[in-house]
Amino acid sequence: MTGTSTPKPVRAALGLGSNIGDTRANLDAALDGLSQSGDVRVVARSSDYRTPPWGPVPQDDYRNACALIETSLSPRALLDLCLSVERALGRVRDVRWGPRLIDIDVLVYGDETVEEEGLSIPHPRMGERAFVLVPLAEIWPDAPVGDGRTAAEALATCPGQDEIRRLDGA
Ligand code: PH2
Ligand code: MG
Ligand code: MG
Repeated sequence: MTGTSTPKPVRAALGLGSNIGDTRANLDAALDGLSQSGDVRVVARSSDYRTPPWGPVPQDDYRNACALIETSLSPRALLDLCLSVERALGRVRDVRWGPRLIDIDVLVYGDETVEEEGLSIPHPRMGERAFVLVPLAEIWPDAPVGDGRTAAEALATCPGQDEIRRLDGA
């Protein structure tokens, strides 16, 4: 054991988002890149959703989706892989909460809680974001969102769901 992997695959959830360029291609390429690493098995992918931008920065709507994966990578190694796939797709980090070609967030990692420099799992405030909860509840309704609730429970009281549109393969 190197310290970067665990023997038994863990079920984890990733949040995907894009609002620059060919957003559908960006999400597809992100999942391809993760699979091609050989360290991630994509078990399920939600529908894609068109979501209004959340946060202080005026910007285009997002395409958001979630993926259910199995991995033997540690949480930190999984984050590093996500960041390297983002970079490989050409993401440049500038404005916090600003527009992005691709964003891959580690939302949930088994039932673990992680609080480390640059890595918080479950992802902070995911239980309040409809753009996360709608796709996540579609593929993993029992996912723990960090405050004792599941994704489906959090979604039941989450505001802003009416502004989210499921995209039919478009
Ligand atoms: N990501 C952000 C900021 N705002 N808004 C939506 N709708 N979807 C996102 O993925 C998103 C956002 C920073 O990660
Ligand atoms: Mg994000
Ligand atoms: Mg991110």
